Amino acid sequence: MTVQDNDFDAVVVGAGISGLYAVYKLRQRGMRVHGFESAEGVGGTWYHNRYPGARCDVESIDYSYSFDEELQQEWTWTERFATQDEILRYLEHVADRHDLRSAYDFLTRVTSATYDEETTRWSITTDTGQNVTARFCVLATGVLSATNKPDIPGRDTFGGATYHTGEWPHEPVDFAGKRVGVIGTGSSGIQSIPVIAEEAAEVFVFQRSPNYSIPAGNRPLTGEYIAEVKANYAERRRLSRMSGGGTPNSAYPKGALEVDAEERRRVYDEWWQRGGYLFAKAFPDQTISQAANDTAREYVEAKIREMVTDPDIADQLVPTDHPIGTKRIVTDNGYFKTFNRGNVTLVNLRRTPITEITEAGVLTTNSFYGLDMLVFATGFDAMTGSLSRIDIRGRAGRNLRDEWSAGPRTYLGLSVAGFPNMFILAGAGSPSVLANMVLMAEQHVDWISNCLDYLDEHNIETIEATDESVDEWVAECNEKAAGTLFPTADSWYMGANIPGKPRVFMPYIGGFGNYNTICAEVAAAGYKGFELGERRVDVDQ
Ligand code: N01
Repeated sequence: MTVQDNDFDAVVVGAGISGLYAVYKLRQRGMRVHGFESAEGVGGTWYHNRYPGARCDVESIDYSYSFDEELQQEWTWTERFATQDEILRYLEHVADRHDLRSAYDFLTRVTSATYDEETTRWSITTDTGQNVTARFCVLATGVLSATNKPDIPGRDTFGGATYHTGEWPHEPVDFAGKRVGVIGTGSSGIQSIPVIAEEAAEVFVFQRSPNYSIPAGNRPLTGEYIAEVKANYAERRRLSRMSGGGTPNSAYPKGALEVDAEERRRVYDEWWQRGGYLFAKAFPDQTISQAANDTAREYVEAKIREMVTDPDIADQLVPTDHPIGTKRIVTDNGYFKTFNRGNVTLVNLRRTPITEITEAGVLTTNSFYGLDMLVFATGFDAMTGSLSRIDIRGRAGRNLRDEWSAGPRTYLGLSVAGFPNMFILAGAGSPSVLANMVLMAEQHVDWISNCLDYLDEHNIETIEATDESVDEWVAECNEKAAGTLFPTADSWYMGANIPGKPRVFMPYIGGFGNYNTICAEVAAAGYKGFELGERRVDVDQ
């Protein structure tokens, strides 16, 4: 058979952190790889989320690839928590260094992926009219990529400039002298509000649910510190791969209820100083035991009240609807103190819901807020949204949307029964967002690469999860989540932010290190839980 120009060994959908590494690794195996990316450039999440104040909440020295030792030694992060701009420059640098852009068609959105049982190949079509085939389909479509713009009456009638934090324009947005409304107080809202408030004439924060947020404790990184990290990078990465969350951080060795009040206070003080979302893991029992969680909640509540001068505003900013840490704790720079500014108004949507967006602003049950600009910081159809926007069909026309109508069903997050030679990267059923996404992506891609070596060595054409292994893995994921407080929160982890979405805790919460061990064991046992289809022998006519 002659190799046709539009037939590849693998198609990779997405040019974010996981897609870029997939292209690199599969090419290293000598495969013909083609990539599609809907944006104009590489970067995924970091390409789109360029709203003011956007930063990562994982430390830059950990939130970076480990596969290229020279890169790891050469690249120097400037701050403890990198800005979106610095991360995007890093990913562009990686793409250039390994010539990864040449694999991609940019500004090209994949619309369908269909498996052909006769040819055992995937057929992939795009919104630009392309149609390619490939033996493997690798979906690196992102976890927080499909934006959620709530269906508020009159939403599209607003006459001023409208933005979504997850689709931020490339040109700078000038807030000077403007009345700006921000809907949403998740990570994106909480990061952007203090920056917008410094520039705008007035900011109206439309808050439905208050959120826990911990000051980042961001700082420039010194040469001495960086040299120390670089000298010990291999060990740092080894510890990260064994850890619960993909970074070398660990919890205090005792539970919150095993220590006295003084020791507990000392630990919380220390973790507060460390900054950011890791506060959720100060004590190992914090997101397991409600009583332990209450001690963390009380500590943070007191901190919020210290930072906000008006006690009534402070009352409204203190979360009461979920245990701390069961929604991702936000890592902020000056959020709560922003409410002490004269130009910032908190609009409590629990007391006075939005009834309508009009041409001139936002109407609640109590007041009208005239606005020049409206920012939707309303999050994403997380984990499954970017996949459900593609028409994906496996064996016998099995449709992924239907298969997942009651929630995502995977084996190890990587594979779906009925969808041979299709791999999903860092999505539902894997530790995903609960781990450092860069090491998570590397783990998935390395596992797939080893798997493909195995298939070649054993003359195997196809690999897919069995229905039984999917059932067991889904049960395992549910059981792990049920042992925690996470399912009690109306979070995007649970799909609760999207009307009508099934309420299922989507990531695997058993820990990154444990997950790595499970994946290694599955491989060592000859890909236990997968059905392996032997290569057909072509008979010459
Ligand atoms: O989205 P969110 P996000 N009317 O879903 C509100 C990662 N991330 O983009 O809670 C009024 O968390 C909604 O209210 P409620 C990080 O993992 C990381 O902020 O549903 N309000 C909520 O306040 C994060 O968790 C970084 O009541 C409405 C907000 O919109 C994830 O991305 C930075 C509404 C959405 O919050 C998502 O964060 C940014 C409505 N109809 C993001 N609908 C860092 O690394 C929704 N809301 C630091």
